[in-house]
Formats: sequence, C-alpha cells, structure tokens
Amino acid sequence: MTTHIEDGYRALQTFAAHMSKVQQVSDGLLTARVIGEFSAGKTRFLRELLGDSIPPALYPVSSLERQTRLPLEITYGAEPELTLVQRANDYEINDKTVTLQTLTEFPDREATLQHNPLRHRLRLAIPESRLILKNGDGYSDDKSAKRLFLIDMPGWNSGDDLLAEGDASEIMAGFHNLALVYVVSAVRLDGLKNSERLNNFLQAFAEADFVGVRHLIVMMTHCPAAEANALQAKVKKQVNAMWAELGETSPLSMDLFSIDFEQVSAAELATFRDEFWRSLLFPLGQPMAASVSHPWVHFLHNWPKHWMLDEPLAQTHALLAQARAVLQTAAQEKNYLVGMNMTKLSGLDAPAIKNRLKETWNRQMRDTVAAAHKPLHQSIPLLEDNHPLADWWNTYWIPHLQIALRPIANFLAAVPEALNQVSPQTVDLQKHLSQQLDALHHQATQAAYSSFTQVVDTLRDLPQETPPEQTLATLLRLSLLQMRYQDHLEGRVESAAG
Ligand SMILES: Nc1nc2c(ncn2[C@@H]2O[C@H](COP(=O)(O)OP(=O)(O)OP(=O)(O)O)[C@@H](O)[C@H]2O)c(=O)[nH]1
Ligand SMILES: [Mg+2]
Repeated sequence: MTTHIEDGYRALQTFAAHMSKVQQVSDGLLTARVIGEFSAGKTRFLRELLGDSIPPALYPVSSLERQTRLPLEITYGAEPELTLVQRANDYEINDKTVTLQTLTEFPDREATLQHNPLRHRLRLAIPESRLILKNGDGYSDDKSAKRLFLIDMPGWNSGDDLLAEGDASEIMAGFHNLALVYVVSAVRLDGLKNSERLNNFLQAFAEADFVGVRHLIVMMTHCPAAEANALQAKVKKQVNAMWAELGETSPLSMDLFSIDFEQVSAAELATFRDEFWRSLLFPLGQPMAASVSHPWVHFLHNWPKHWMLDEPLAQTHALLAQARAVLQTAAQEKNYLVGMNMTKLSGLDAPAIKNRLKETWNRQMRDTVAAAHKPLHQSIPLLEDNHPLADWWNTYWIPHLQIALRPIANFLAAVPEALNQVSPQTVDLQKHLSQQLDALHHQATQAAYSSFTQVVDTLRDLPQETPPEQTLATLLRLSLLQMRYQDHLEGRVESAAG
C-alpha cells in the first residue's frame, strides 16, 4: 500500500511535468549584445544581473585576463543548462541551432580554443522569466512568447582572434536588436583605443536594426559612488559629441549606469537590476512585469481563465459550508426535532405521528441542502482532463472531499427511518432519535471538521488579494502536510521506492 504522501508527490510530479511542457518557448530573433573592451566587466555585469538564477558551476568565467572567447548567449530555460551550440547568425533559431554538447561547468578560455567564435556560441539557459518576450519578438508573425537573447561578446582588442580583431561592425550589433549595452571601465575612460572603439561602435549602432527606438545602454563598471555623477556627465558628453560628429541628427536614446561591483550593497544591486531591466525592455513599450522568482508564475498568470482554481475552490468551500449547516440545523442543542416531544403527539395514531414528524423535520431543514435531491458528495466540481492539476485534483482533492461529505448523506438517509420507528408507545422522542442518529451525526461532524477540511478553511481565509501563485503554493504545501499527517494518523510508512 502506498502512503498518501507518495500518491501526493506523484500527482505533483504530473503537475510539474505539465507546467514544464506548457512553458516551451521558442527562440526569438531579438538580441541585446553586451560589448566593450576586454576586461571592461561585461561578464561580471551579466553575472551580477542574473546571479540568482545561475547555478554556481555554470557561472560565466570573469577574470583579470582577457577571458570570454566564444559569444555567450543567455536566454530563458525552465531549468538552468549550459550548452555549446553551432549558430553563426542570430537568425539561425530553433531547429537551426545545433546543440553540440551539454556542459556541466563553465569552460575557461583555454577550453574553448578549438571552437570558432564565428560559428560557435555558448548558450546558458536560465529560469529568468524576463528573458521571455511575452508578446513575441516583434519580428515573427506569430505573437506567441519568444526567447530573448542577451549576448556576452568577447572583448575587442582581446588579442588573438578573428572575431575580436575583425571589423567592429560585425560583432558590435546583432541582426535585430532590442538595445546595445556598451560596457566601459571607469578607470579606462580616457584610453585612446577606447575612444576609437567607441567611435566604431557608434557607427555600428547607427547602422543597426532595432525593434523599437534605437536604444543604447552605457554600463560603467569600476565606478566609485563618489565619482559617479562626474564620470557619468563625462561619458554622456563624449558619446553625444561623437554621435553628432557622425552626422547623426536624431537624439540618442541613452541610459547610463555606473557601479562598482566590488563595493555595491545588496540593496543597491537590487535597485540596479530593476532599473537595468526596465531600461533594456523599454523599447518594447510593454509595462515591465515585476521581477518574479519562479518561472511557473509567468505561466500561471497566463493560464486560461477557466483553469484558475478560484471557482472550484469556492465551490468546495460552499459544499463544506452546506454540509456543516445541515449538521448544525439537524441537531440543535442535542435535539433532532426542535420543540417536539411525545406530549405534543399524544392522541395521534402511528401514521399521523409519522406525518407530523416528517413535516416538522422538513420544515426544520427546509433552508439546508437536506432538501435537495443530489447529495453533496456528488456535486464536487471537476477539472478538465488537460488541466495541469487534473491528476492532483482527481487523486487527492476529490476523494478527500468525498470523505468529508459522504457521511452527511448517510446521516440524512437514516433520519426518515428513525422517524418511522416512532409510535404512540415511544416513551421519550429525543432519546429514541439520539439512539438512532447520534453515531451517524458524530461521524458526519468528524468528517466535516477533519485535517483535510482545515486545508479548505485555511484557503478560504487567505486575503482576497493573494496572488494566484501564492494561493496555489499554499494549497499544494498544505495538502502535502495534510497527507503526512494522515499517514502518521493511519500508521502508514513510506515504501522504500517512495
Ligand atoms: N573592482 C571592480 N572590479 C570589477 C568590476 N567589474 C568587473 N570587475 C573585474 O574586472 C575583471 C574583468 O571583468 P570581466 O567581467 O571578466 O570582463 P569582460 O569585459 O568580460 O572581459 P573579456 O571577457 O576578457 O572581454 C574581473 O576580475 C572582474 O571581477 C567593478 O565594477 N569593480
Ligand atoms: Mg567576458
């Protein structure tokens, strides 16, 4: 015999599998490249931005020497995964991207030397839902969710390869750009090479294709907080002057960030992350979703309306409330028929007594579901077969709710029988009814106030404004606790396989 908790976990695994299947998101054409001189802090910046979603072994290597050799594209994946892919162009998406290898740790520069940076890329998929373009990439006709690619590029003047030393325009902009992120170290602002490359970069930027407004993000690393304002002003002036020199008359859409990753506090980093995401996604003109910690949240928010559990849960609450009302109305202060006793029935023959009692009972119960034809345990709402929680609902929720409600029907079925047995010879009406009904009433009361119905009550008491993911998490967590409790109560032990 399996335990409740084993059955529960199995049902939740089905749910998890369902959720992972729902979240297949296809590749989009849109990219945001992170570019700049070697050791400017490009990789460090991406690590700081995304750190929480990247498992330590897959942390991109950032070091004092030139490091990044293959472009690293970071995109959304339900589970973190690092792969080596063959992909020469941003438009080789979905099936056209060939996965060559799955890596268990991030390779250093040496380990990537045999691959050609013009044809190979590393791809890091992480559960960061802001890397999903909910309404598509702005290029494909279908508006379904698409993956956005943040691409960490090798630094220019990084020495030995084609890609880094080649024509800047080839690596500086993507095929379709969301924005370009230009990383510069505050300590090297004045380098000659830097201003030459900034010039190259702005040319590439001017010619590149953008999904919305041509958006530049300048990310200044190694910047002490005290000098941030002065250095930002300096960079802004430099960039605007070069932009004008290129003959560009349109104003530049530019956001500037400055930070010293070694000095920043956790709170400052959190603010920086939010502001950066807002800036990056601003060309899409979509209000930015609040940062979310779990990818399922996004899918949950996009569930079809009729999949939301509000309605079936509300119906569950209603059924339980009806059951309790029956029990309470049936036995008021231990009396099954309020105000009725044998004295009131004196002079009546047996059939007349039965009729009187039946009338009294029906009158007493008329506002409860005792008067309805369909028993409560047959009115439990169902979930569609393809609902992600169908298995859990069918194997956990429904059986437990049936157990809570069925004894009400047993009790109600026994009442006419008990009334039928009353005759002019009956000495004490209430005593007779107690003998006939107390045990069943007690059973039904226990069932209606069980560890399971406590789960139902707790959910009803959640604040109105509780977000759906929190309600669901509470529901599932409580249900697992309840199963454990029930196993304990029934002395069931988990099998070795569980
Ligand atoms: N103190 C300090 N160090 C930083 C900051 N940003 C980056 N670094 C360090 O600078 C070094 C170079 O950073 P990377 O992120 O590897 O630079 P990169 O631009 O990716 O360099 P390549 O991959 O070689 O092109 C690393 O040791 C970082 O830890 C910063 O804001 N402050
Ligand atoms: Mg790097």
